[in-house]
Parts: sequence; structure tokens; C-alpha cells
Amino acid sequence: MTDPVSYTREGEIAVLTVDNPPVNALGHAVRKALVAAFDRFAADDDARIAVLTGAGRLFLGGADISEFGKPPQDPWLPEVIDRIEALDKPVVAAIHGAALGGGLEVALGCHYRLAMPGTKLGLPEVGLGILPGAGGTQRTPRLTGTDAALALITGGKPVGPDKALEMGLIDRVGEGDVQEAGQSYARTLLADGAGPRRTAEIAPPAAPDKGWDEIDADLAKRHPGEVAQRHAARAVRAATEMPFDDGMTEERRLFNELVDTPQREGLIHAFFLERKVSNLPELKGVEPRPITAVGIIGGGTMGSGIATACLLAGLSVTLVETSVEAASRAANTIAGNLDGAVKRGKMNPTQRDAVDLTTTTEYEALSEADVVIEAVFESMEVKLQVFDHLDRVMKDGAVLATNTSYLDINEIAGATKRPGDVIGLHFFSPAHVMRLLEVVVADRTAPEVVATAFALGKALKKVAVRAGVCDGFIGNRILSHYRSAADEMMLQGASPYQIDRALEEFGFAMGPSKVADLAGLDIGYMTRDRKGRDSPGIVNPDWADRLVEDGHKGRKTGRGFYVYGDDGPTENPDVAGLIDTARKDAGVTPRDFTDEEIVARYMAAMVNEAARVVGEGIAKRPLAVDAVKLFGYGFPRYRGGPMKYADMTGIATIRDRIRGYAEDNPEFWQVAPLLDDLADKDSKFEDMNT
Ligand code: 3H9
Repeated sequence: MTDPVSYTREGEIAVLTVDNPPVNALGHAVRKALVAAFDRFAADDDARIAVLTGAGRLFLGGADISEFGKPPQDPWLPEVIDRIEALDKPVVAAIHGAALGGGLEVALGCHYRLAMPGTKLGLPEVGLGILPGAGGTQRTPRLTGTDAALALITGGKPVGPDKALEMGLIDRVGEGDVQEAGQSYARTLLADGAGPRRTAEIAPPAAPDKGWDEIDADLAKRHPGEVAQRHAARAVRAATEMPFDDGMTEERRLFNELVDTPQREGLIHAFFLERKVSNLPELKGVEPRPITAVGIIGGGTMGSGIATACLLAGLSVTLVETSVEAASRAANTIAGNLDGAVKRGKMNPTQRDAVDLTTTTEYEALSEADVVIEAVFESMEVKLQVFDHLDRVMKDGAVLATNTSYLDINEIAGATKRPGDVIGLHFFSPAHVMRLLEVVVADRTAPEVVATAFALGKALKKVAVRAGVCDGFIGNRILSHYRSAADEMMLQGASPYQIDRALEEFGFAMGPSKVADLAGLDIGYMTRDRKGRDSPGIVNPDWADRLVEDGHKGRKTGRGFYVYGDDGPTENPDVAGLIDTARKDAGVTPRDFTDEEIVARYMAAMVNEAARVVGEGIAKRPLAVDAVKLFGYGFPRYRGGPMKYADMTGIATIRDRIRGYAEDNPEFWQVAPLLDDLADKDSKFEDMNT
């Protein structure tokens, strides 16, 4: 194996380069090699100063995240950094691309720091459920002051070099080539007779502007349920109250506590799955077709959102509507979305002015589009008409995509003369904001069409997840199952509000009744109509239908499970009576539920249906389910997704719960074969991810 840290000399300057693709993570081999390279520098009498750089596209991407939770291997990163800082010859960090987490902490242990334009400097550890554990919580506030350090560490967002310079995190912004800029800075330092300048020797920083209790309360409010941000603030507090070495001991103690939490496990699972899920072995070597021009059919909320997402990615868009008025409404919606994106910094005004959007009523305008995405009313009849039209006007090799959320894409594909080009691209509303994209592969979809869909997903910065054809694909199919579990609990005695509160406390962004109100209660009404009302074991929530029949469709009409007033949602007093009537009709005597039981039942239903979805190959790997729920359905990231939850809870425990629930409703609560199998083998979903 080649040495991950090289040592060369340019006159009196030693150049140490970390080369550990893809992101120069500071794994065990790199830490050992860094110690050896700096020992060599210390012993090299001809070297008066060292420049530390990273090979490839960035400086250092941080500690090797895959090592957390495994037995630690010496030397630890904090010791490596202490050794660099203790050297009696100066060391310059020449940073390009990114210095993140442990990567920035290494730079803070160097005596001088230069960063190139466009570099990201940050301490994103809280996003992984940990805190900067290699001196970041102690050195950062000594350089930037406590308030700026708290913002960087508890926010987890990186800053650019200009901001970093202003904060005192770096000493200068370089120009040109990073190697040359680093060496030029080193020559200046030598000429000035500069010696080592140790951050650890700076006096402890002052207390922050706000009191620590207030900071803690703010963090608890901003990150409900999460522990890392508050722990990180405690570590920064130590920097203000203790000498450096004691602060480091406290940082280590708090870091180790976080490493042992399930939140750390969930967040690191989420980090890796976000990257792994779109990387399909079946697409190795399959070339996607080029995409520059996108056609969209339908300019409602969904079509306009998809158009916005494509324009944000720099693609040209032609949107077809049924009338001039509808086309103009779509153009306005898209303009509003783009203006919002400029405000949020997702696009600059020059890019905004350059967007290439055409709205029209003519299908013929799509003749040059590389891909067309249909986002019309959810009816097979309407979709078949649209695809018939598309089949006639689209050029050969164009990808024909449907945004259906439930319908049979095989049927849609079969109605065209080019079923190999047909695929599902299921976006989530608002499509320019939500990260999830289900790529629904039909029986006859060609591999390069699948590859093209994934390439489009990447261009749109989506988390693209492969799904097979079935009613509701991965996300909505599982949703309808746990939604039914919630309805069953309501029928048996739990109130919609207790259920929402229990699940929000568990970490969901919204409980199921708030979600239903947001989506529109009429959607559930329509879906049940289409599916028939007598699926085995399914509770039919008549109370929601009664609300719809009275004109209450949720948020859009100001009334549903909740009443939406100026002071936010309040419980709708009519709902209890409607549910009561349904209980009486069903002959149910209501009983009490604990919040724990609510969460356990809801999660058991989710895991059970997810196991069926994986077992049937609709999702190829359990991590695909986790990705869908995390990025499209508000599942708490710090729990890693439903399959991770199942692994952490114990598959056999969940199976036992389902068997228990089956006593009330044996048709609904049937253990999925895959769950049974994993429980029997004492295996985990994780074992199926590799
Ligand atoms: C830390 O430093 C703790 C310390 O405070 C204390 C220690 C005691 N480790 O994202 P990409 C993999 S915590 C291992 O697609 P990009 C990634 O999984 C760390 N692997 O590239 C992927 O693998 P694959 C704090 C890592 O160019 C491949 O590299 N640091 C790591 O879009 C390419 O990744 C962070 O949180 C890692 N640290 O973005 C930074 N990072 O090809 C995390 C990446 O097999 N990393 N991989 O799917 C990032 O934010 C982005 O990767 C980065 C590059 C911006 C660097």
C-alpha cells in the first residue's frame, strides 16, 4: 500500500501531502502516517517550516466516519494534532476544497492557516450525532471568540474563506494554486522569522453574550429530541471555564458519551445511506443518455415544482398545459418559486435571469426534449391519453416519465410503442424543495433509461431511490399501512391528537393527522375510493370522510383534524364526535393507549410493510426504505429510518409485538415473511444492505 502521507522538500520547506481518496479522511493509516511524516520533519535539519496539504479535490474531509462505534486505534486524532502543535518549527495548513470536522481541527492545530477561494471550512459533527472531538471545541473559541464558535459548532454549517478570515479561523485567503500559495506563505513566514504559534496557548475565551442556560434552552428548542448540539455547547463552555488540557478532557468525555448514543448510530447510518442508495450495482458501466432539455406535462403545484427543480439545475424546460390561462398560471408559480430560491441563496440573480423556460399548450413543442415528465391528474385514463400524445411527438431516445404516485406504470408503458423508454419519476411536493425522488422501474424499462433517471436525480440534487412497480411504490405503500395502524388506534380509543403528539415526541416532523390535513383529506378519500373500501383488516376512517363530505379538506379549507387559525392549529372539536359514532357503529368500547404503545404499533406497522416491500424486491435493499422515509416522509434522521429502528429495537421484539396485536385484528397484523425469517436467524436488515 502506498503511504497516505508523502513528504517532500522544496528548499527549506517540507511539504506533507495527505493522499487518501476520495476525501482524505483521517483513518487509522493516515493518522499513523501523519505522525511519521511530522517526526521526519522534526528531525530534518534542512527543513525550517512545513506546509500541510491534501491531494485531490480537498484538504481533509474529517475523521473516518466508518470508524465510530468500533474499538479506537492509536494514535487518536487529538494526540496527532497535539504533536503537530507542539513542534518547535512552524507548520502551515494550506487548505483547498474543504476542511471539515477533524480536517479543520488538524488545521487549527497547525500554526498558520491559509485557505483558497471556494473552500468550505466547518465542524459538521453534530449532524453525525457527535461533537468536534479533536480539540475543535477548545481551539475554535480561542481563535474566533465564544459566540462565533458556538454558531459554527452547534449549527454544523461550513463557512467560506472570507467569513473564516473575518472570524479569525484562518490567517489569509490564497490565490492561484494551493501548493504554490502555501509555499509562498511559508516563505513569507520564514522571511519574517515567524515561529510556532499555538492556539492552545491562547487564554481561555470570554463567556458568550447569552447565559449558558439560555443557550441550552435555545438549542433544545431548535433541535428537538437531539442531544449532540447541547453536548457540543457544554464542551465549548468548558473552553471558557477551564485550562486547555482540562477542557480537552471534558471534550473527550462529552464526545465519548455521544459516540455511545443510538442517535450517533442513526445519523451515521443516514450519512452513508444517502450516498449509497443511488449507487446501484446494476448500473455499473451503463451510460445514461444526455439530458439538457426537459418537458413537463401539467403546471399544477407538482408540475411547477418539478419545472423549478429542473431550472435550478440549469436545464431548459418546456411546460405544456391545457389552456393559455393555465400555462400562464404555471409560469407565475414557477417565477414565484425561483424568486424564493434566490432569496434563500439557492440561485443567484444572474442565474435567475438566465433560466430557459417555455410554457405552451402545444405538445409539438416537446419534440426536442430529452426527457418528459408527466404530472397530470392521477387517473389512468388521463395518463394514457397523455402518453399516447407523447408517443407521437417525442423524438427517438427520449425518456418518457410519469410522476404517478400509485398507478401501474407497466400499463402506462404498455400503451406506448416504446415501453423501454418509460419510467416513473415520483417527486414529492414541493418538488423543488423535497429531496426524495422515487425512480420507479417498470418491467420493460431499459437499463440506460434507469441510468438516465439516476443521472437526472443527481443533477437535481435529489436522493434518488430505485423502486419497483406496485400500488404506492415504496413510500406510499408503506405509508398507507402505518396510516391504517393509526386509524385502528383511533377506532380503539386513542385520539388523533394523542397519536400526533406521541409520534412528534418520537421525532416525526408531523403526526399522521397533521400530515393528512396538509396533504388534503380529499386525497385519502379519493385513494380509498379507488382501492375499494374492504381491504382485509383495514380500518376505514369514516370520520375523515365525514369531514370531507362537510367540505373540510384539511389545511386548504382551514379545517380538518385541526382548525387552522391565526395562532396555528388547534384541535377540531367536531372530530371526537365523529370518531365516537364510528366506534359505536363498529361496536368498539374505547380503551386508553400509552404513548409508548402508540409509537410501538405505528412503527411495527411501518416495519412490517417495509419488510414486505423489501421481501418482494420493490425495494432492493432495506436502506432504500430508510432513504425514502428519511427524505420524503419526515422520519427523524437521528433514528436512521424504519429499518435501522427495527435493527436497533430487535427484529424478534417487533415480531412479538405484531403477534400480540394480531389478537385484535389478525388480518391486518400478519408477520411479513422476511421479518419472520430475519427474526428466526437472529439477523438484521443491515446484513442485507451490503
Ligand atoms: C469528525 O471529524 C470527528 C472529529 O471531530 C473527532 C475525531 C476524534 N469518512 O460525499 P461524497 C465517503 S467526524 C469516511 O459523495 P463529495 C462517502 O461515504 C467527520 N468516508 O463526496 C463516499 O463514499 P462512497 C466530519 C467518507 O465530493 C465518498 O467518501 N466530517 C467521509 O460530494 C465520497 O463522498 C464530515 O462530516 C468521512 N469523513 O463531498 C464530512 N466523507 O463513494 C463528511 C465522505 O463509497 N463528508 N466519505 O459512497 C462530506 O461532507 C463530503 O463527503 C465532502 C465531499 C464535502 C467531504
